[in-house]
Amino acid sequence: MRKLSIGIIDLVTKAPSKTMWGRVMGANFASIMPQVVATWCEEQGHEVTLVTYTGREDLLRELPEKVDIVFIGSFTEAALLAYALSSLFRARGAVTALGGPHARCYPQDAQKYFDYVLGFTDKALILEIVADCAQHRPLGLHLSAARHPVQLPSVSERWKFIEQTLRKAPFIKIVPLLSSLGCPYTCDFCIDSSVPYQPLDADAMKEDLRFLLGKFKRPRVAWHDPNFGVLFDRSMDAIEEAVPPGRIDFIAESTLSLLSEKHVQRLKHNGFKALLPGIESWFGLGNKSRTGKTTGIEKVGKVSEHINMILKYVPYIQTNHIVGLDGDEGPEPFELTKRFLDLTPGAFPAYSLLSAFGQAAPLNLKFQQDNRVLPFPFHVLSNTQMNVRPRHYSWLEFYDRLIDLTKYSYSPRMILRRFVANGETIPRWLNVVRAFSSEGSGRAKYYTKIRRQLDTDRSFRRFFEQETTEIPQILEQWIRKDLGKFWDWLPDGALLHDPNAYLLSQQNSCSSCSVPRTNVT
Ligand code: B12
Ligand code: SF4
Repeated sequence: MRKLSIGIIDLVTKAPSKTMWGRVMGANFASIMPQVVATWCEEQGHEVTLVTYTGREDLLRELPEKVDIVFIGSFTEAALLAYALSSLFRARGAVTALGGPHARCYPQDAQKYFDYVLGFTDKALILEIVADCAQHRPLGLHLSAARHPVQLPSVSERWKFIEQTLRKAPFIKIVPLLSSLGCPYTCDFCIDSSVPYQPLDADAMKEDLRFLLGKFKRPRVAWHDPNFGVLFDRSMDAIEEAVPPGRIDFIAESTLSLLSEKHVQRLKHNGFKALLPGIESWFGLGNKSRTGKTTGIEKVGKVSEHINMILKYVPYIQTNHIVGLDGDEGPEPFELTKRFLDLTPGAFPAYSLLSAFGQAAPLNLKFQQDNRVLPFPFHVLSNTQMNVRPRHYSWLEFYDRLIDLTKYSYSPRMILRRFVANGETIPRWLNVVRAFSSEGSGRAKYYTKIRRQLDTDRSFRRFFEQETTEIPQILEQWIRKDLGKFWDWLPDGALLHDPNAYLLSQQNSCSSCSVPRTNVT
């Protein structure tokens, strides 16, 4: 077997950046899979260089001059940077592969710029690609394992890569772990709604936790499970067997339906310091929030009571809300969220605008059938940019209400109320910093900029109203400025994508054909 020089890039951010938040926290948002892929490749005797890109690194310097294959892990918001990097490394003679959320959501588009585009990725698939390591152009291969890997390399096996990433986090160091993949719930807007729930081996989890206890005085672990604690007792038993009470601080995303008082007490006992429950909507998804058919103000009351109960035990709570769902109409959803904040001052609210990421979720097909998806350049497409035309709002009304809600949420009054309501020092100050950062008042500024542009720029407005698919010049200017030197490497046409590619792929696929294990298209 030929020994290859393999580069792996984890794009934590979408452009060069020197912000303080990025400096302090960037490396803590690294993904697990690039480290996993690095470990699998190194096991085979290849020379591997992993770079976690937080916006400060010089990627050309950090990767060897001559790499045979470069794997890039990217969210959609970093896709244009990934495309630019692919063309840059291809020009230097490398083969390129894309994995991660963007590859799962927009494979048809990514195939134009990469030799391989990966969906579910297991070890066999990586070894297959490394063995092939060939150019596939003009259209790359779209490959996928049948499902997520059943097993991942242990923390000790990927420690070299974890350690080098954490070296970039100067104060707070957070290790990402997974105890499960997929989810048993079926929220139709979610990428995991059709991915079967799959717990990972409990003994492996215990081994990972014990290993970390030997590395840090007080480790901090973030569970990247889409929904932590589905098999609650199993997860807690494993933690209790491996970790003396309170020796590790944990952070997890979990649905409210799993967070009964008994469960929360056990989470407190086991050192859970931050929870991120999804509330999503006041007019739907009652199963997730244990509110059944209750909606509107009644749901606000119930959920607020629930969150206040959790706050008695767990010092940091971020509540996740989705804005712009089809069930929302008029001022009520926004006013109800404000009411929720008044009743629950200890929680930090995080808002995701309804974004239909390509083929991520079943609901996206419906949006595409109804011709409601806008072709925003990927660079601006994250949870802060809604790419679905709202069902019951004009864009102007939507942004007015959104700006009002955002300003209310991160106003000096709410910041003070949150500060007083939080008992512990770190959560208190974290909430203050976040409220002033790009996640808080920064968002209000961004939405205000969009709203102003809608008023003053005809081509911008026409794009939002779906009267044209031409990318407004101002958006192009923003992206060019942000990408800096990488703009020059952006392939022609990369600012454009087909917003209905998922629908088209469904229409073109024949249900009676059998799909080979790896080649999806
Ligand atoms: C944990 C999580 C986070 C964590 C950790 C992020 C991280 N760096 O991994 C935090 C809270 C930091 C986070 C932040 C954000 N997130 Co997030 N997050 C998730 C979540 C809940 C789980 C992802 C996960 O780790 N799954 C476990 C892994 C093993 O599975 P997987 O991701 O499906 O990966 C498989 C393949 O894609 C492949 N693969 C994955 N990575 C790579 C890399 C390489 C090199 C290769 C070869 C293969 C490969 O292998 C895996 C095994 O099959 C998902 C929702 C979900 N339910 O999946 C959203 C999700 C990934 N996030 C999303 C978004 C939008 C964001 C933010 C942009 C939000 C924002 N600010 O607007 C930020 C971006 C942060 C960043 N750049 O790092 C979207 C992504 C959509 C998209 N197409 O971009 C998702 C899908 C949720 C959604 N809205 O639908 N997130
Ligand atoms: S939104 Fe949460 S609970 Fe619903 S399917 Fe996705 S991960 Fe599961």
